[in-house]
Amino acid sequence: MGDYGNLTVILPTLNEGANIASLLDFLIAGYPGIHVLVVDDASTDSTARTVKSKAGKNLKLIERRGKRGLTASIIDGIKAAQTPFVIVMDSDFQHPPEKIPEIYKLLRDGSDLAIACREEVKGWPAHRRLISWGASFLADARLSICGCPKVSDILSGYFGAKREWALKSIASNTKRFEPQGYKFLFDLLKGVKPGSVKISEAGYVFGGRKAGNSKIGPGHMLRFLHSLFI
Ligand SMILES: Nc1nc2c(ncn2[C@@H]2O[C@H](COP(=O)(O)OP(=O)(O)OP(=O)(O)O)[C@@H](O)[C@H]2O)c(=O)[nH]1
Ligand SMILES: [Mg+2]
Repeated sequence: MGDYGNLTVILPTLNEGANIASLLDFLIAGYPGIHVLVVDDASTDSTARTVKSKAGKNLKLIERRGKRGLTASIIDGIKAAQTPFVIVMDSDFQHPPEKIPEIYKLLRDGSDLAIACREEVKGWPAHRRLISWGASFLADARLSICGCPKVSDILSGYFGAKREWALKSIASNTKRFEPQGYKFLFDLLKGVKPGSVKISEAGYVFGGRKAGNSKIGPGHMLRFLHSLFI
């Protein structure tokens, strides 16, 4: 698959100065024609500066001001993208960019939503595995109670979508989103009926972050618990 001109990779960032340059170089060199949209939440490190120094026709930066939020940043990115397909991924290399061709192919072959599902998680301590297992269990239960689609990794932050489908699904369910939360995919699927969407999956190994610090904290867990009820 030689040309990535119909694809925008959306990269939400919060102080990813230690990762963003190498990720952008990888994407631009590896995937000809690809569009990259960095959605930065007023990082206080070099993130925005680095993106600006590389910005051009295919690399854009959205600088958000005011209230931070990963889910809100993803929504802003999907709205601002101008290609038929989008892929959302973290900016710390936990989501291997080598998977992009496979996800993109699933979208081009007709999927509305193509989810990269964690088959193995490397480097997490026992308590983080336990929290993740519990959160997945609750999210799966919530989707099953409301008759929504079931997927293998509902807490994945690595997925692609047909942009028009994603925009429609967001617009018809704005109240189900927790803007400061971390689980966009879960919020999205809470408003989707199984027969109305074609979902496909691709497995991957979730590694440790390459550099920099994790941004997730207890507040995000509380927001996730709240999101189970909206
Ligand atoms: N725009 C924006 N990006 C965010 C925000 N919080 C986190 N991010 C980015 O979202 C991605 C996921 O955040 P991480 O801190 O890596 O969360 P995580 O992967 O669950 O945690 P670790 O496994 O510890 O890395 C990274 O690219 C962050 O820079 C936010 O509030 N706004
Ligand atoms: Mg991470």
